[in-house]
Amino acid sequence: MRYKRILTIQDISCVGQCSLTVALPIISACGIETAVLPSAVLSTHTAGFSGYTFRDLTEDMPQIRAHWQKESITFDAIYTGYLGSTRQIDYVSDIFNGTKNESCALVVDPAMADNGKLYPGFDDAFVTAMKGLCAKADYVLPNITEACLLTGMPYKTEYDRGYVDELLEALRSIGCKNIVLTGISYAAGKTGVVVYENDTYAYYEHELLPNSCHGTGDIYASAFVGAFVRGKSAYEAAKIAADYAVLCIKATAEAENHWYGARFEPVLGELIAMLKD
Ligand code: PXL
Repeated sequence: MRYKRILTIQDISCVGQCSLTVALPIISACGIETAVLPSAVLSTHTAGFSGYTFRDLTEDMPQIRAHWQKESITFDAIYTGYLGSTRQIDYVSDIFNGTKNESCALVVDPAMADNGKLYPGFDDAFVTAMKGLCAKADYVLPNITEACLLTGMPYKTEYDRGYVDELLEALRSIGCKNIVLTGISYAAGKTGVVVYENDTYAYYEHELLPNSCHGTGDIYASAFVGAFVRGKSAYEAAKIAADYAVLCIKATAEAENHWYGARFEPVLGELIAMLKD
């Protein structure tokens, strides 16, 4: 297989096992070169810590992009996660337009909300800008909260297949092409992921663990992109990422005082094993 390179654009939370500190090792474990464009540097993530620092790197983006263009640097995929500002989303759109090669997959995880709420620091303008970015992507990976915010649909914790179909339709109507909808639960003790690709619905169900961990969305998206660029189909990649996220949550279950992230490191070997052809 040709050696492949992914660009991932998201923040560095120095402590907190999320965004780039998760994406780099996981995509590397998938055997793919990982280039990074940090969107911001925070001392920790924003979910549960208080008093964190936040340095917005929006201003650096156009110069970095210009240098890459001068060097004719291209990528096999661009994967965006947590972005630092509304204006930054415009720069990321420019990067989508300017640095993609013909076979470059654009994957957007609209990482901005969970459990019915926007993360601290985001507002309606950010959501509107994110909507535009999602319309440019080949694959979007929202959770239910993000899908509702993007489309204006009501957020529900109890729902059926009809509600999920409406969410998918609403995402399609704002321009999303292929959709990986995470955290979809149709039965007690189960959860799963919907893969809507080329107008076809598929669902992968797996066990719902009693503990949940911050950062599993980033683990999921990174493993999905890594497996997909490695050559797996979107459904296979979605399944591998879900199985890996479950292993990470299990690996964290018995840890005391590990509320801020998931221990994804001890089970990287299992992810590598799942990728074997
Ligand atoms: O896991 C998503 C994420 C990424 N980066 C930062 C965050 C969050 C979620 O809260 O705060 C800085």
